[in-house]
Amino acid sequence: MTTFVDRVELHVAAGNGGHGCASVHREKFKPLGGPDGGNGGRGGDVTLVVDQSVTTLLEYHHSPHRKATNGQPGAGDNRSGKEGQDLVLTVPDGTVVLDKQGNVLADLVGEGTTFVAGQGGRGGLGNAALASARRKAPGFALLGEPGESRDIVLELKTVADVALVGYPSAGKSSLISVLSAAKPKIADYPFTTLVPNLGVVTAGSTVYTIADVPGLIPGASQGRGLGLEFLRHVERCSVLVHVLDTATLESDRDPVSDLDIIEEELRQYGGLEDRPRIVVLNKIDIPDGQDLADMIRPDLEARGYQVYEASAVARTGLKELSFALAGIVAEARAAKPKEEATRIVITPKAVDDAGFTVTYDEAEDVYRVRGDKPERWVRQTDFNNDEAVGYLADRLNRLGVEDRLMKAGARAGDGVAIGTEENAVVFDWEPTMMAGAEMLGRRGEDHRLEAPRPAAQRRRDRDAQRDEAQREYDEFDPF
Ligand SMILES: Nc1nc2c(ncn2[C@@H]2O[C@H](COP(=O)(O)OP(=O)(O)OP(=O)(O)O)[C@@H](O)[C@H]2O)c(=O)[nH]1
Ligand SMILES: [Mg+2]
Repeated sequence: MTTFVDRVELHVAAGNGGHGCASVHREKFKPLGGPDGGNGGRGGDVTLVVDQSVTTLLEYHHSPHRKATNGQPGAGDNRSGKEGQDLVLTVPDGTVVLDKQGNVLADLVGEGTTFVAGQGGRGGLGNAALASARRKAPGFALLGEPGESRDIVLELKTVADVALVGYPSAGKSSLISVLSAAKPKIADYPFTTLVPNLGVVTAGSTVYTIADVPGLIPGASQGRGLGLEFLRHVERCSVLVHVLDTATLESDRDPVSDLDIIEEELRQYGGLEDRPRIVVLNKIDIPDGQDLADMIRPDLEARGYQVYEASAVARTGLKELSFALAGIVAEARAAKPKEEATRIVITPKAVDDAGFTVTYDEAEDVYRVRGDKPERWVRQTDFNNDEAVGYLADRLNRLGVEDRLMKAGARAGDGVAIGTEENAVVFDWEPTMMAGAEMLGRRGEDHRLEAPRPAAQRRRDRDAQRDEAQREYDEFDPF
């Protein structure tokens, strides 16, 4: 079997962030020191990087589950947890990254082009980092966040300047073997080539790559032969070369109708219409081949093709052909926008750190809060620790979540969900409680037991509370 794989499903999991540590400094005879819990380490990323020495996705076919290492938890004595190690996966030039639905996430072309397929989770802050003038000895720390995990599909679209297409046994691989140093398999039976071959050609000062694809036959678009699947490898080329066999022994074939059939299959595949084409009449070392070539040349030229004659076996016509291709390639390169030559680093999404939305979710009868920060903060919260929960409430309030809930029409006792349907933390909203038992320092007082206040008074009180909270928070922001 062949060891070429050009499409794989890959499951990547970035490392989880380590948890922050809640610890109190202890010294002999000085039992009550300050908080000294260190931060958790960041989880490692999973990144894809183009390495031109890699030619297949085979490695991922064998082991499709890849995970970066987790960050270590923080420890007492202000020791931070170790960061997780990034996992770097090398992929061939021209690898396209898709999601399971087939949407293109990235197109990795050019040595070193990088794509972060999974982002490591942030480490949680330890209680030392959470301490502030007001919260001198936090009895809690933040949890590390889970690393991003997802399923992606990698699809290789060979990066070659020139693509050879034609019937099986037309001599495509033979031409690559004499134009370049590549040594593809050559044999006198059809479908010798099962995977694209790639060669590097030097013609004068131009260096370009040339690839063939498995032979095409009539009906390839309906799946006959090896089908059209491999044509994806010619999508990036700047010139298509029709390799026509002038010496075929099959009675119902001749180079011109071969050309028509291949063109029809290319049309079925689609997307290659704008690529310039040239014709190579191969195998002219055979006497009948040369005669046939002479006969059909005018017809092909009349159709507008540049026609070259060659023999891969006798090695004739190769120089003209390689220089002609170099010319077209050079022209195509000059016409291409410059940026394509530079290396791009792509990350999956712009992190929307600022905003959040509040909407009423009728199906679940909750006010749903969505946003990077609120959702992250929920993930960082240890819900078994009241102080940590109070801290979450403070953060949310400070971001303006309470305000927006109010504007959206939420009333005390309404359900509030933070996060997606599948992954939400839901609680009953109690505005003054939300503002934080901890923050307002009014533990033991339950506002719900107070005599009802007029609305204007309530609003004034709330504003005063918010201003107070704001003042306190201005002195502290861990991020
Ligand atoms: N006489 C002669 N034979 C050739 C020439 N080029 C290729 N051949 C022969 O034709 C046969 C097919 O050559 P390949 O290079 O394998 O053809 P291909 O187009 O790559 O075929 P597939 O991979 O099956 O699509 C081999 O037996 C070659 O030796 C040529 O210029 N002259
Ligand atoms: Mg071949």
